[in-house]
Amino acid sequence: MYRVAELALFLSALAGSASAHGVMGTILADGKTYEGQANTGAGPVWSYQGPDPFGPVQSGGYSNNNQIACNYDGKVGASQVEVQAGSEIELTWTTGGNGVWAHDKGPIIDYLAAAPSDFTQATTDNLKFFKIAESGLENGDWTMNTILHATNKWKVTVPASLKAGNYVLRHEPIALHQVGGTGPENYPICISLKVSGGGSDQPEGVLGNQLYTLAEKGLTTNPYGITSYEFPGPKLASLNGGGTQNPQVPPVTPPASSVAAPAVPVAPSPTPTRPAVAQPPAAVPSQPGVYTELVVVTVTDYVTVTAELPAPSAVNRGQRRHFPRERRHERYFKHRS
Ligand SMILES: [Cu+2]
Repeated sequence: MYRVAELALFLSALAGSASAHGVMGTILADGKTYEGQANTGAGPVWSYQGPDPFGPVQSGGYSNNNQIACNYDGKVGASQVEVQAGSEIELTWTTGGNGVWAHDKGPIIDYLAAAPSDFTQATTDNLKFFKIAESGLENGDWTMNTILHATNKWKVTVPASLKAGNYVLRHEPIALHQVGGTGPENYPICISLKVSGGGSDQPEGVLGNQLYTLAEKGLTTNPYGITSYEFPGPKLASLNGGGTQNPQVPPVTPPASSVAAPAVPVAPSPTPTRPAVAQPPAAVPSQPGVYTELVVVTVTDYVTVTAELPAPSAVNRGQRRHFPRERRHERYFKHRS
């Protein structure tokens, strides 16, 4: 049993982890750095406000433009990133708490949508997104792990043949560690761009609410121990000089654990998984530690959950720290659905 004091302590610990996912910190384009302004909309990054301001959009939001297009209630920001067609844009996430992007398994996808000439008229109901880049498994590991999780950075190239004009870049890590539980977690961020130069390409694209369905393999595939991956969403747009299957490769070799045994799952899910999707039982080879978490269901109704997690190691330490955070997702999701 837990006393009220302990419950309060745990609640405050949860509150402290709210910034673990992070916000778009800075955007570097053509030598100029733009501030993300904490997603308030004061800069080029669109504002959004979810039930958890840093949490994911989950599959229940796929049919809702006001959620999946540019995150919850996404609204155009006050300024734009100025960039030449063909230039690379470097995105840096700012994360609280642990200091690193929380998740490490799943694709990262980048889209563009043509925007009205008057940016104040841009809304999630008139943006049609076409895919310009997607990255998943590279050399046996997820680039979400080897690049985003490792460096908090992501790079995407504006297609060289893109017609000059106003665009919205939709950058989206999709975490798959919970596909056997609460489902995929989409973290879309929209950023306004003024693109100069370029050519004549301007693909049509689709509204945000037509990007994904849960029927897609790429959103339900268990990310552990697989060697190939089918991306969700529309196909890469056909562009002359843009649209790359693999926009980047890891800057460092994958961790020894995944190099040594590529056929064996690298790490188990840090959270208890549902039986619906089989988690490889052999993923925890040695002395799993037993960790007990108090999970708050409502303020007057709380339970303990005991989960077997792997023994501490450099690889899974971050995941274990993140454990209470994942329970929060589940809690929100249950209450919303
Ligand atoms: Cu998370």
